[in-house]
Amino acid sequence: MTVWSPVANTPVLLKLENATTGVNAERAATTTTTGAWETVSFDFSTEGDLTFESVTIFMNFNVLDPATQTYYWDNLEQVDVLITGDAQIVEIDADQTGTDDQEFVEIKTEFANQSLNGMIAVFYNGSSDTSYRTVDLTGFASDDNGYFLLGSDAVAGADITMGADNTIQNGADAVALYTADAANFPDGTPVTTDGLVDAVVYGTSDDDDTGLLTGLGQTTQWDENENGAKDIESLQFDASTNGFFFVHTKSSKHFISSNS
Ligand SMILES: [Ca+2]
Ligand SMILES: [Ca+2]
Ligand SMILES: [Ca+2]
Repeated sequence: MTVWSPVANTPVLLKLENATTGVNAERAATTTTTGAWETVSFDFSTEGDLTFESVTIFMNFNVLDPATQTYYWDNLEQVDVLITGDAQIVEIDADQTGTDDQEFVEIKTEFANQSLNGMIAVFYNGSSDTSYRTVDLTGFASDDNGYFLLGSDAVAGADITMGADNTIQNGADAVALYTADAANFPDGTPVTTDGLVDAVVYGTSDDDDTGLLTGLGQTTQWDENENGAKDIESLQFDASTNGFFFVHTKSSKHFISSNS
């Protein structure tokens, strides 16, 4: 926003208000020039996903001046702020009945509508402990519930589609999230913990792959076939057991539903 004040060091307050929710937020700025236009900014990025109904601007906020003063403001502009935070893998379905054409990996972010800029998903083949696919997540964001879905072309609601079928190997294999440049993870990249955000080593009744586990800093290889039902079950994250995965009948929308 640009402001014009006849005196320097004039406090300017911008308040966002929502009479419906009662949630308000305000930020202060201070002018530095005398009798000239200048730009002041108000950073609301820590407010998260704020919805507001009105904007109020207070010039010379909370100051009593003896003389009449005239202020101007113009060019109030809202700039998109990227929401950033943590992310983790919360569900994997690598194996289905017959041709695997409903494969998916679901990511949950710390905040709703969180930017995935600078993040990549890397798929590792346990037979070589090197990557067979890297998906660049830059330009994408999680949804209103903080979920993001990579899946086969036929997976409903997939934010990124990965191909018709057999795009996610059945184990012992791994999928990992990194804060990294996709260009640094060409296919065939060995497992690494550099920039690692989260990793899941999984299989379908496969022996533990120590190369994947060690290389990704993991201790458990999760078994999609633990209940002997790999074709109809998926691996889901269970927050109630300190982040352990378990086998669960997958939800139709692939959104983690409960731990029971
Ligand atoms: Ca598969
Ligand atoms: Ca499955
Ligand atoms: Ca494999």
